[in-house]
Amino acid sequence: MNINIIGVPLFYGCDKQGPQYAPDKLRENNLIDILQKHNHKVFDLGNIHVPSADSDSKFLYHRNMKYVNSIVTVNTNLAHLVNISINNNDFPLIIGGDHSLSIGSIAGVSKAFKNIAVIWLDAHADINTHETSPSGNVHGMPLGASMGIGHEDLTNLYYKETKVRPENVFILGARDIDSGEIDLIKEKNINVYSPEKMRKIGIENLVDFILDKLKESDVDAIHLSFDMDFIDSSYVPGTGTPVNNGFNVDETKLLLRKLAQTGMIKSMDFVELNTLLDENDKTLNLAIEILDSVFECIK
Ligand code: B3U
Ligand code: MN
Ligand code: MN
Repeated sequence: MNINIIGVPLFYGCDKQGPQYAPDKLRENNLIDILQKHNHKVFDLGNIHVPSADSDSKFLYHRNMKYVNSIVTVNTNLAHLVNISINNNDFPLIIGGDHSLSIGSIAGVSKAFKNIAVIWLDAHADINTHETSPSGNVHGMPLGASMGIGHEDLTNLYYKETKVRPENVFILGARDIDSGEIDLIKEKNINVYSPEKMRKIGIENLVDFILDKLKESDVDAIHLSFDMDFIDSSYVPGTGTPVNNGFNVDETKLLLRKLAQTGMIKSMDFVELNTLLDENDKTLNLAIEILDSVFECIK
């Protein structure tokens, strides 16, 4: 597989310093060699430029979407780069940065396929809107925006259509969901699986079940979005909003590898690694270990 690495050094979506250093930290820790080891050809497309914005401008464009203007600019450029990558039959690996970058990556992927699915691995549901968000942080809104829910600055990014149908979205590992998000999940009938529910079903059975569903819906590609806080907080000090009661490392790898083995994953986000909060590179090393394991199974 030809892999295109796209770094997105963005922290405006979480309003906390740290995730902007992750793309270069992963490169310095041999990410490219590790991917090449699995017989991939790796093209490092560098980092998307993130215009600097001072904290005074946080609420300049909207009172409950911090830095929305900068986030839209970065994501529009990202969407186009991802779209070009897929149209070239390459695999874009988008390295964050915070999770707001998924608005752009999903927009770019969805424009290149007819009917995509999104599998979202996260402690959070990330379907808030400017009306429901308790924080105003846009990294809590990208999946909602991609389903056409929320402010038009986000839902109309790159092109004016819904990027992914709600029935093709699977949120796995969610265990910290806001009340507005719970209402939306009910209203739109969104597929959300807590770690508890996933363990009951069994990780491998769940992947088989999701794959059957997606085949029935004629999905032509799956975009995988991996938030570091999917993993239990005890393993990931280097992420902005760690949450307990998550999966351990082996369970996480099993799930990711099983998803990769379906052959349906055509693009991936890897987000919310915060090296400023990390302890002795524990989370950074784990990030490398996980990417190593997943890309062994991407063919
Ligand atoms: N749901 C909360 C918290 C949050 C979302 N994503 C992360 N944290 N990483 C919010 O602010 O929307
Ligand atoms: Mn997230
Ligand atoms: Mn999260």
